Order: sequence, then C-alpha cells, then structure tokens
Amino acid sequence: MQDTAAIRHDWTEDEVRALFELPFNDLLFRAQTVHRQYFNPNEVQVSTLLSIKTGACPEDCKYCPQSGHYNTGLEKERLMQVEKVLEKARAAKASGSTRFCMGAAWKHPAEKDMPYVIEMVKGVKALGLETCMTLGMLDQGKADRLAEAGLDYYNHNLDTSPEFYDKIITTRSYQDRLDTLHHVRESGMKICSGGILGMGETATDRIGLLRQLANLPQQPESVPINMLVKVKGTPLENAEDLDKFDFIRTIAVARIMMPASHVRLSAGREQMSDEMQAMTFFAGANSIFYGECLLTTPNPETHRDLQLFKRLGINPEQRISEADETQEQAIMRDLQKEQDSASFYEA
Ligand code: SAM
Ligand code: DTB
Ligand code: SF4
Repeated sequence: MQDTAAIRHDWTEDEVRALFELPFNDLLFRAQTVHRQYFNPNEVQVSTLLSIKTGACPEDCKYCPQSGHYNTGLEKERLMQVEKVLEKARAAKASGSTRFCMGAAWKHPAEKDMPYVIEMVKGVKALGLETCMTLGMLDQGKADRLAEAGLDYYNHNLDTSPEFYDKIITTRSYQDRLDTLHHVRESGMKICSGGILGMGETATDRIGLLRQLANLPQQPESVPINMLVKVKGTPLENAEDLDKFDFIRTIAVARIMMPASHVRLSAGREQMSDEMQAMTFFAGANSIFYGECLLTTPNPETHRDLQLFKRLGINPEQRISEADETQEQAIMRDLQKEQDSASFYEA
C-alpha cells in the first residue's frame, strides 16, 4: 500500500523540473496514483460560466479579448441585471451544473456595483448552486463583504510565472495578484487560481507558475489550467501552438503538487479532441466549464460533453461535502445522485 501523497508547500524548481522530465507514462501513472488517493477518478466537477460585464476592461492582458487596449470586435455590455443573471443560473442548474461562476471585465469592482454583485451572490446561492466570482482585484473590505454575502469561491489567476508576467500584463503587478489572493483567504472564501499555457512562456515559466500556486500558505481549492484561446485582435493571436503533450504534462504535475485541489481543464477545450481531454482526465484534471460559452469565446456544446462523459464512464461530481452529512442526508444524497446522473445524461 502506497503512502498518501503529502500536501507540500516547499517545492523547489529542481524537483518540479524532474517531474516534467519524467517519461510521459511514468508521469501519468504517478499523477493518476496520487489522484486516486484524494478523489474518485470517475467524477468530474462541472461549473458554468457567465460574463456579467463584458469588454472595455482597462487592463492590458495580452491574451484577453475583453481588454479595451485591443480591437477584437467584441460587443461591450454593461453590468447585467440581477434577474437576468438568476435566469442564466437556473438554466445552468437545470443542465446539471453545480457551480455558477460570474466574471466581470473589471480592474476591480467599483463601490456602486457592489450592491448588485452581492444580490447576485445571494440569489444564485438561494438556487442551491455553489457561487464563484471573478471581478479583478479585491481589497480586504470588499473580499469580506462578498464572503459575508455567501460567495463560496473567488477566481483570480496568477496566469504565469512572476518572471514572464510583465511580458503579458503591464497594468498590474504579480504582487497585486498575490495581495488579492491573500485578502480572499483572510475573508474565508475558497480560492480558484491557475494560469494560461501557450502564451510563449518557457518550461521554466510553467514550473514557476505551479510553484507559486502550490507553495502558497494554503493551496487553492481549485486550479484552472487554461490553454490560450487565440483571439483575433489580441497581441497573442498568432502565438505558437503549444505541444499538446506539454499541456497534459502540466496537468499531471499540477495534480502531483496539489493533490487535494480540483484541477480544472478550463479554456481551450473547444480546440481539443475527445482523446486529448480524456488524457487530461487521466492526468488528474477533475473539473470543467460546462456550457456553450466561456466568457466570450465558444466552449464545446453540452451534448458533446455529455457524450464524452458517457463514453468514459465519468459522472458529474455532486456538491454536498460528505464530512458535513448526517447518515440520513447521506442516504438522500446517494438517491439524489442516482437520479441526477440519470437526468444529466438525458438532458
Ligand atoms: N477581469 C478579471 C481578472 O482578470 O481577474 C476576471 C475575468 S478574466 C477574463 C479571467 C481569466 O480568464 C484570466 O485571468 C485568464 O486566465 C483567463 N483568460 C482570459 N482570456 C483568455 C484566453 N484568451 N485564453 C485563455 N484564458 C483566458
Ligand atoms: C479561468 O481560469 N478561465 C475562465 C474563468 N477562469 C473565468 C475564463 C476563460 C476565458 C476565455 C476567454 C473568453 O471566453 O473570453
Ligand atoms: Fe480585463 Fe480580466 Fe481580461 Fe485582463 S483578463 S483584460 S483584467 S477581463
């Protein structure tokens, strides 16, 4: 019997490089072994994304179709009305999602927008969905107010290594990102933080990103790994294609370094074959964005995802933490799970 992989916060560059340099099969076997110590290998968590405020962002992130610095032809939209957001959340729940993630193209939320955003959190939570938001930088006061409203997760990506960061974004610093993550932690919310691959970063930058995430005082509960979606009009529209095996390797290394975190196969699935996605699940990815649109770019059609799950024998992960349940609740959960799986596939 193998010892359970420890959650470590002292990963060195050499150690992580050694993982990346393992033969592919050895790396995947190791990642899958760790994965099974912490998770059911046949369950994938399912989240739905909604852009609640689109485009005209003051930041200059070179990958992003929503930055006001580039002309990507995107239609700008003001903050969506609360009722419209709730309508989308109801639809996400009906299609089998368990978490609803709301994203805004802001540097940080303005004071005048906070009451609306708080209403959205309360309303989505009341539907029985987990709530997640990504609104840019947060000071401690705003983080505390969102936590108080019941926000479960805050997404704030480190995106790449500290060394490569200013080649991609100049309007904020790596330290700004770390400060927001600190405020989110202090407020008691769960952290969703990851990065993007395929922006021209080196292997050392990927190592740097994963070390930053894993060596945080507490690892993020959710780690989205995005493959760059190349959008016309952004400075990265002609970025060189990433070697797909390097993408899968990065998922496997993230799984080994952050054994208890959900690793999300995030943007870029539309550009991946079913076989590649299956390989990332084997490498330890256990969460996806589900629904035809990410924030502004396409995601696979839901029926294609349902078919893929069915072909692979994967079930959508249910939401209640078993540690918090009474015996009666556990029985109810198992019953509900059977019904939900059946209706998920019928959807
Ligand atoms: N404005 C907020 C922020 O940047 O923190 C929240 C929304 S922003 C769109 C959320 C994340 O989406 C970014 O941190 C980035 O990792 C990811 N993202 C944006 N454009 C992308 C693209 N073209 N390909 C892959 N990921 C992308
Ligand atoms: C994350 O890491 N990826 C999501 C979510 N967090 C907010 C966003 C992906 C955006 C892809 C480009 C777009 O659709 O605009
Ligand atoms: Fe704005 Fe976020 Fe896009 Fe950067 S990633 S331009 S902060 S919406």
